[in-house]
Amino acid sequence: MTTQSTNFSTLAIHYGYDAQKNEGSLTPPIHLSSTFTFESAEVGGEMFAGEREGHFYSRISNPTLDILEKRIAALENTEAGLALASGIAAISSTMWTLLRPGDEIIVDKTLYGCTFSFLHHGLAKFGIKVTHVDLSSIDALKAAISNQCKVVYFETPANPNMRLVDIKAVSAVAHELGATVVVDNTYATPYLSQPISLGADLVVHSATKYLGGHGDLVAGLIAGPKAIIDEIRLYGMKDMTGACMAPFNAMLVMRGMKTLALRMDRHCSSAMRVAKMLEAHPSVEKVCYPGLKSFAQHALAKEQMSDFGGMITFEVKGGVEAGIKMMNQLTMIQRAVSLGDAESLIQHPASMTHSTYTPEERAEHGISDGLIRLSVGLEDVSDILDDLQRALGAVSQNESSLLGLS
Ligand code: 7XF
Repeated sequence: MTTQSTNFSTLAIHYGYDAQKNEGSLTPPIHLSSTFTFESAEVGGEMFAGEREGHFYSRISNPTLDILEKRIAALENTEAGLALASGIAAISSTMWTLLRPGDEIIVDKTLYGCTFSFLHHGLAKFGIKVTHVDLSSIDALKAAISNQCKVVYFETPANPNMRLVDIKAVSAVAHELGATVVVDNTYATPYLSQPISLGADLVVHSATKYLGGHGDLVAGLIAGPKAIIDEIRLYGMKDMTGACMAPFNAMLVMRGMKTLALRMDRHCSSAMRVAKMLEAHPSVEKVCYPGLKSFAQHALAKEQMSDFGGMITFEVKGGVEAGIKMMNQLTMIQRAVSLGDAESLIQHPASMTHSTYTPEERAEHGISDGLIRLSVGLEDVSDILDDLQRALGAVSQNESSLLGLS
């Protein structure tokens, strides 16, 4: 029997799966089948015509993915889910479905590099107007939006600079003009924030990150009302991108999601300690973490997130050069892109994840060259703190000796 509970961890572990209907197998079987047989030719025809439910080809649906899709819908407090090959597959399949030439999409100022790239080098090429608005200002949105706008899209917290967007307020304004609100909930995960409960229409995820949680897969998810999800499945995913998820990856994402709540609690508590240490460190210029009182949108973070997440950005005194030197001094924290893994990961957005922006675009979109992004992992927090303190100490010593101070 599948669970009747509405509690997060219970849903993440049990929802949508009945062992007794699967030979008693505790974990869901991986249906490694590209195609599914029809009991008669007529049944096959009915399935293709949409007159009968059932799986017939794994680019459209698969029983293993089905469980994951039900589970993400339950965790995001909505009707339906869709599993795809990557976060960018989730975003692009959604946009190919919701937008037509001549439409406008309003997006926040700061977005993950390849999302920015998909919008400007992808959608814009096909006659869709891409307009950036600082969505942290509701007045700016009100001034910019018209009924040409069909989609309002943002990340909160945003990759990489941690800017937040007020989901409730933005959704209310967008809905007055009939636009669909899509939120990239990768950073917060449904454990910390449920955008649909706050008024958004759809949520997209890079499940490569916290949902998978172990750095061993690339995957994407979408959650929202069944009518829109059905359309994205049968158009954006089936026809436009073909970017379906492999059944084995669905099993890995479900395995990750079983411990999401536990892992997020640890990511959050460790990140808070790391952010406080960095803020007090003499070699650090600036720290952006929603849990810090100094964070400009701390009040909004408390309102729409149940905790503040595992991502921090900061700048080292001495700018980009000092930041890079500090990264190279680290011994335990790994220099790598991606985030949300057990391992702490550090990267330099301007030269890595956000190098799809030109330097001018980065300046305009609030991504400074000196910014360093840290994904606080699940290691013992004292080891994370030690590694950072030692690396920062080495950089400041280096600077002082260059200035003849030691
Ligand atoms: O297609 P992917 O699974 O890599 O997900 C794309 C994506 C979508 N939304 C957000 C907020 C993301 O951060 C990502 C992927 N970001 C990685 C990063 O920032 O490190 C990608 C490494 S280049």
